Formats: sequence, structure tokens, C-alpha cells
Amino acid sequence: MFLVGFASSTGTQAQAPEPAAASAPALSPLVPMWEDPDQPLIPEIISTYGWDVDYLFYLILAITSFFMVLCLGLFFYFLVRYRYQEGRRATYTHGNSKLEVFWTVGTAAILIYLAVVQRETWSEIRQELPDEATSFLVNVYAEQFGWHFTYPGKDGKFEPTSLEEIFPGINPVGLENPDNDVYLSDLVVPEGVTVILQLFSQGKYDQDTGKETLGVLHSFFVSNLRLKLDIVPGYPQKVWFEVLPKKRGIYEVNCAELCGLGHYTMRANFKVLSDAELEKELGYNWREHPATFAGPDTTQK
Ligand SMILES: [Cu+2]
Repeated sequence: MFLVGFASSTGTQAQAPEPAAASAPALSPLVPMWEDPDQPLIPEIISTYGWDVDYLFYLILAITSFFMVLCLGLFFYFLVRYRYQEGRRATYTHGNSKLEVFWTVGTAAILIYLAVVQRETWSEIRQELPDEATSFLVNVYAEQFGWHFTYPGKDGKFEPTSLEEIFPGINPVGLENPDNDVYLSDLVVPEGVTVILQLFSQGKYDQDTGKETLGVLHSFFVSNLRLKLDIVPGYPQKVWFEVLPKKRGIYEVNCAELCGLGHYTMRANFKVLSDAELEKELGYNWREHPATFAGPDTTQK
């Protein structure tokens, strides 16, 4: 029954683009997805590789559901079949080697099959990065308990940061030249273009005592993108995605790693914008200012 529910919701999603396409040209006001009464139970896919991830999810769900029903079915069958009966005695069995070999090899075969079929999706998302020159680049800083996003600005380069320069509310990520980059507390991206994120875990710095606290583990999660990646202190990582055309809207970035008492508050708006809206947010047209991650080390010292 569970599976049938998923199958039918997949069916409606596949047909959905038609009405959306009709209303897309005139820019509708941006409504956060969590305020949309027609929000599907499973977040709508908005990334190019979202279906590849969901395919693996449904494949694994189908395999595990099949075995769950099989095992529970056998369990109840044996419960009834071998229930207590007057005069019937239990028989002693030493197990069945053939059966044991069969289900061990069978399980291994399924796991190997999954390892092979997921290979391509894994390498697409995690092993190949698109060209920086044609992508929209963002530095993402996660701290207890919030998100910060910096954009390269007109010079196309990210400014180095240092803990000592951090002043909450004024220079939240400690940019050494705050005027050269654009800081936003929202993640804003264009649609139909590859986006590369560089993810940092940021520590805290007390300006009065000079005491610093190391960053902790966080996890960057946007369910609509089907993208989740751990953010490891001292080990910045890059990851990419591309939002499908006509998916303009406000979605959500969440932290998916229990990172402390305020973990549940750790969210940010994720806005997929038209070029004009993006230019308004950033203060410049990013397409006219190609950017790169190269240059001074942007890792926080
Ligand atoms: Cu967190």
C-alpha cells in the first residue's frame, strides 16, 4: 500500500510541469514553499540529479519492502502453522547449510548490485565538478547555529577570512576586505545554471578575551535538491547542483547533523531567482563578472 502511494504521487509529479509552464513567464510573487498549501508530502525535486537520487531511494525501498513483507509473512505463517497442538512434539533441527549459503550469497549479490547501480549517480554528484568559469559560485559558512553565504562580488574573487575579524552582525564570517564580497544570510542562486558551493564549518571568536572555539560538524541539506553533505571543520569541500528551469521559488537550507542545543533552529532561506531578482540581491550582474575559487586561501585560520 505504501508503495502504491509513492507510485501514484510520482505519476502526478511527472505531469506537473505543464500548468507550471503556463504561469511561469509572468513573474509571480515568491511564496515560501512551506506556506504553499499544495506542498507535496515528499519535497518537490528541483535539481537536475534529483530523480537519479530518488530512483535509488525507491529501488532500495522496493527491495527492503519486499523482504520485510516476505519475512513478516513467514513469521506469521510459522506462528500459526506450528502453534501448540495436543500430542505434537517439537523436532530438533541443526539448521540447513544450503539455505544459509543461499541467503548469504543472495544478500551479498543485492548489495553488490546496489553498489554498481549507484556508482554513476555518486560520481555525477560528488566526483565531477562543473567548470567554475560558467558556474555560479558561493562560499557557505556553517556555525552554531546559523548559515552565512558570501558571493565573490565584481572582482570575481573570494576574500580571505579570519576568525579575529568576526563581528556578529557586522562581519559575520570575518572577511578581511568585507567590501569586495557580498554577504547574505540567504542562499540565492539562478535557475538553469550550475552552482558550485564551497562549504566551511566556522568556529567562534570572542573579541574581548581573544578566545576561539573550533567549528563543529554540520550537514548542508536542501531536500528539494536531494543534496546533503557533511561539513567538516578544517576540511572545506566543494559540491555542485543545478536547479531545473521554471523552479523559481523560496526553499530551505537545513542543518542535518545534530550540532548542539540550537541545532533545530539552524536553517536559511534558499532562493531560486530570476536574473533580475538575483542582480537586485547581489548588487551586480554575476554573468558579467566571471568568478573563481582560486586566489588567496579562503580557509578560515
Ligand atoms: Cu548545524
